Amino acid sequence: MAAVTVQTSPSLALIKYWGKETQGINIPATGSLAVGLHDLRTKTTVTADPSAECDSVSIGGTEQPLHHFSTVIDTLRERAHASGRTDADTPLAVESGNSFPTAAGIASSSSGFAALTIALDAWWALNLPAAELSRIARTGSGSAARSVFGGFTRFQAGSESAEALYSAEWWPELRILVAITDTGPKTVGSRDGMERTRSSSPYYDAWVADARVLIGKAERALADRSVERLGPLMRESYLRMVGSSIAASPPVLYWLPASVAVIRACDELRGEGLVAWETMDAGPQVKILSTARDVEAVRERIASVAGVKTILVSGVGGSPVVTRDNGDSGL
Ligand code: 2P0
Repeated sequence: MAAVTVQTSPSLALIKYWGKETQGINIPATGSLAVGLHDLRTKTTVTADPSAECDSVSIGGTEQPLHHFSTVIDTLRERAHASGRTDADTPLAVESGNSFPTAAGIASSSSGFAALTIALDAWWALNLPAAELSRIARTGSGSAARSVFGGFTRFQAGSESAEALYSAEWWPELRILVAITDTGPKTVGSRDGMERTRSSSPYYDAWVADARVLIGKAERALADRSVERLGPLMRESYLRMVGSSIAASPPVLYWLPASVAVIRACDELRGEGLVAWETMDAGPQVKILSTARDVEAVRERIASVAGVKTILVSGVGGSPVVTRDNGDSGL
């Protein structure tokens, strides 16, 4: 094969993963419920690089430290050896790019590690089951366990892999707006932010205990496609995550003044009867759950908030797409 290209989407948590039961291998302490952002894409291409001394990984044209990816690459390479691939040791060039800001709290690690895992599985023709791909992607980044699927996913506390709950067709009228307030990389990575929260926030244990209750209620709201019930649960999840993390020492605080202004604007929009339930992750961007009916009115209002630089709008879905180029020009 000449190249494998995989497209994936970031996984937006409606109910949040924040904290690890097991450090190093990303076993989550809190269960998460998420949806794939169909219109935001990560595109990753794998080719052979036989003259290179080792693998290389670039994102947006910038060479990355290989050790960030070695857990996933080494695991899949071992599988390639075990399945008798004679090309398992040939160095690979991995080129990845995002249609949205990288490492800025828009879950680029979820779509990135999912794309890498699926691309290497395809490259070495391993055909691993989805749960196994999810397990391997998780070792790169916890949220990547969910991006392997797309649609609506669940990643239970203490679990090694995520699972698909519903396809995008389950609730196709949902829309997600991403209000970008800062395009720079985040000040504290999720990994460090979670660990700091776990080790120093007096509210961490309460967050973990409460998250168990929240996810059960949210699963039922999703099963009933009730945005009236899911919205408030989403809000409780992100604000309780933030509550525990800003109480860490030193605090883990991602919000900017514009983030707060968007949160207030969402409250006003809801007061006017529009669907606009916000959530936030490890960054200053605000993501807003809305519907096809209301998305344009919500977009217009949020665009007028001072400090909002761009708004991305996405449908739900984001299932991975694999393209194999066998080097045949087709002529
Ligand atoms: C989530 N986040 O559920 C939560 C909510 C951010 C806030 O998963 O350490 O990059 O690689 O497992 O997956 C972002 O953290 O963390 C994240 P690691 P990850 O989407």
